Amino acid sequence: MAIIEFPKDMKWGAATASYQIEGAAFEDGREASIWDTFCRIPGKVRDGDNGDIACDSYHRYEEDIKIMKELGIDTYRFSVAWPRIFPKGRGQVNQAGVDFYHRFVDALLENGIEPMCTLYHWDLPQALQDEGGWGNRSTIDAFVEYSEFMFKEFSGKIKNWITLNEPWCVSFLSNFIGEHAPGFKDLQLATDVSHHLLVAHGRSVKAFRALGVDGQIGYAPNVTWKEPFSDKQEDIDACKREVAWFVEWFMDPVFKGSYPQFMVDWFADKGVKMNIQDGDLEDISQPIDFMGINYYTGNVARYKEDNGLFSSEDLDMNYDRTDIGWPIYPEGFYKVLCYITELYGEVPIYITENGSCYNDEPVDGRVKDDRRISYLKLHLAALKRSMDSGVNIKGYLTWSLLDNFEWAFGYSMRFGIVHVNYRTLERTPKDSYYWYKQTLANGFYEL
Ligand code: GCO
Repeated sequence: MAIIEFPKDMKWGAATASYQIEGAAFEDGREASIWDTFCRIPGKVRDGDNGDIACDSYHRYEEDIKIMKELGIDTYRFSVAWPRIFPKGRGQVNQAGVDFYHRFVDALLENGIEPMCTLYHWDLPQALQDEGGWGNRSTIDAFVEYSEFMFKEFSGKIKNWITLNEPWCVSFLSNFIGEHAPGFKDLQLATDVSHHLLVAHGRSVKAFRALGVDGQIGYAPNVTWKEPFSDKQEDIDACKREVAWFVEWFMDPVFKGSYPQFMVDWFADKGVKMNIQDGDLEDISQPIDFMGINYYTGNVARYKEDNGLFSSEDLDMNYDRTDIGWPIYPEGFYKVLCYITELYGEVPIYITENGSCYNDEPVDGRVKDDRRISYLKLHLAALKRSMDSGVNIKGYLTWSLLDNFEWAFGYSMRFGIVHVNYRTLERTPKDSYYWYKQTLANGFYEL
């Protein structure tokens, strides 16, 4: 048995995202986002689910905040639905949408919970997608307009800002693999989108500094880890490419002002051209105050010619898997955090998402999700190992406070520490909620 203990000043929280929990999709002036559109294309989202109602947090946020307060978290990460603020993506502000976030943020502050606000967690206004979305550079300007508005409007209230959530998903998963909105399968487009996102991030950080907003700003890339199956150079290289697709591709430009050349060459080999304009890399590499890291899973992989984009294959090493099928790989959490620190120095890091999918249902009012508790214990131990090895961790926010709309999986996959009955919208804290509460109160747990 080991006692895993965390520093007293560590921040603890939970995370959600607007489209996944809010519902009220067309209320108070909000117009369609690309997810509203995508959900309506047959076959894209399991069971034809959509975010029209979701957890109805738009109306039930007071109840949700009570649940947070009772949990004892000091930070709550949520995202703002861009189409509530600018229904057409730019131009005319929708005051009713702005008022909603004021009520919500005020309620968090009254309950002593620090808001951590993500500006973009995937609900791009459909009006912007109609002009090419993130593939069109004009969306960069629209994002800067939206973020400047938010900085001014919520200055003094929100002190923790995240520009983008998981730019890898927004670019490659959504425009090359095609699993997420808008659902394209075009590597050139996806690469352009990845670059435009980074420029949008950098320009938004610039605006934040120019306005002199009191607070800190960063972004939240998702990462994974691939452990080479053997010491063969080809296995090592294949894993390096897979990891770099998440890490170096989205972090070198921010921290070093350049793209990783070995990846640029690899993409060039696939016919991809880098569409970079003068000043872009300078904009992207604005100093940031912290980085958010989202980690769920990793794997063992090896070289396989002509297999996928990077000539690699994942191996089934018989690791336990969560209900969504992802291998449980806490070692990868430790390794990728150490790797990031080795590459970019002791950047302050918040774990902005980490959690697991288990579809346990209430029995007599209780949800016994022991497997989620075990997942959390293993990953928090890996996190502590990384801290002891010099990784500069400031906080940990679990994904997710509530079961919610899990994108292409609809409501079939549950990541919450609080169960949501999608028929009655009743919330039931799970055993993992009580375990997390106890751990936060103690500052340690027994592994
Ligand atoms: C993410 C997503 C979350 C998912 C979670 C589980 O940022 O990928 O932000 O929205 O629900 O990762 O897949």
